[in-house]
Amino acid sequence: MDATEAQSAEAFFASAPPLKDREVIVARVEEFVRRRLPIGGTRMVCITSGGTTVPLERKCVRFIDNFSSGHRGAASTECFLKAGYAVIFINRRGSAQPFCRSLPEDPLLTCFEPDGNKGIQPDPKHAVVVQEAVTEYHSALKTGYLLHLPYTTLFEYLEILRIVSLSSQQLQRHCMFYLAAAVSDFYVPWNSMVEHKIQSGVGPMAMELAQVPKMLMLLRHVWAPEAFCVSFKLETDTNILMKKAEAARERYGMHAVVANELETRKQKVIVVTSEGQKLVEKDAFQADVEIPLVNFLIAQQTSYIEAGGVYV
Ligand code: 9Z3
Repeated sequence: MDATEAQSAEAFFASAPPLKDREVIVARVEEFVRRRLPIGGTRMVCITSGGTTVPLERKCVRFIDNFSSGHRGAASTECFLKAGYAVIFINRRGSAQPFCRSLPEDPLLTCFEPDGNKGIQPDPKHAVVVQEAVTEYHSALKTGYLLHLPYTTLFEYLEILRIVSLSSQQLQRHCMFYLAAAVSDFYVPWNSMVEHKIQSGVGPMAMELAQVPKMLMLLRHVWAPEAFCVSFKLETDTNILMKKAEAARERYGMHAVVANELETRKQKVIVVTSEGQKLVEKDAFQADVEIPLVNFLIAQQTSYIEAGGVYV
C-alpha cells in the first residue's frame, strides 16, 4: 500500500471523536485474544455486522445510514461458534443478534406475559425459542467464546476494528476477519462537522462528503497481515458484481471476497479466491446460506494455515 493511503487513514483516526470506553474495550479484547493462546488451539474470528452511520452534526440529529439487517453476521456467528471458533461480534446497535433470529420482532413484549401475580412468565407459544436463544447466547458468553462489541457510527466501527485487528496479530494465521458489515464509503470529517442541528428553511442544501480511507488495505497489510481476510461485495446490478468482487480481491489482497446481490443474498453467494469463483447455495435442508458459506471458508482457512501462509 502507498504512503498516501496510510497517511489518509492516520488523518482519519487523528480527527475522529474519542471512542467511548476505549480502555475497557481494549482490555476486553486483549483478554479474549489471550485466551486463544498458545496458537494452534481455538481459532478466532472477528465478524462485523450491520450498517455504519455517518453523522452530519456533532450533536447528531441527522445521519446517513448503510443498509444491513445484520442477519448475515448473526447467522454466521452461530455457525462459527458451532464449528468451535471463538467469535468477536462487532455489530451495529439494534441490528440482528445471534440466536435471536427466530424470535418475533419485539421479543420482550411478545414473548412474555403477566403471570397475574405482578410477575411475568414466557408466553407458552414462544417458550421453546426463548429458552433456546437465552441458553445458547449465555453459554457462549460464559464459556468465553463470544465477545460482543456494539457500534453505531463509522468512527466507532473503524476504531473498534483497528483495536481488534492489532490485538489479534499474535494469533497469526489462526485468526479470521469476516467483514460482513455495510461500511460507508463517504463521511463528514469530524473537524469540518457543524456542532448543532443543521437548520432548514434556507433553500436547498449542498454538502460535500469526503472519501473514507481504504481501511481494508490497512487491515490486510498492516494491522493483521497474517490473518485470513474475507470481505463482502454487495451490488444491486448483477452485471458488475463479479468484476467488482474480483477487483476488490486483487486490490486489497483479500483471501476471499464474497459477492452477493441484494435480492438473492439469502439464497446464494459467489466466493472469489485465488483459485477462482465458487457458487455457494443454500440447499432445501439448510436454514441459512451461511451454513455452507462458513464451512467453505473454514476449509479455505485450514488450507491457508497448512500451507504456512503461502496462499495468495
Ligand atoms: C454484505 O455484502 C452483506 O452480505 C450484506 C448482508 C450487508 C448484504 P444483511 O445484513 O445483508 O443480512 O441484511 N456486506 C458488505 C457490504 C459492503 O458495504 N461492502 C463494501 C462494498 O461493497 C466493501 S467493505 O463496497
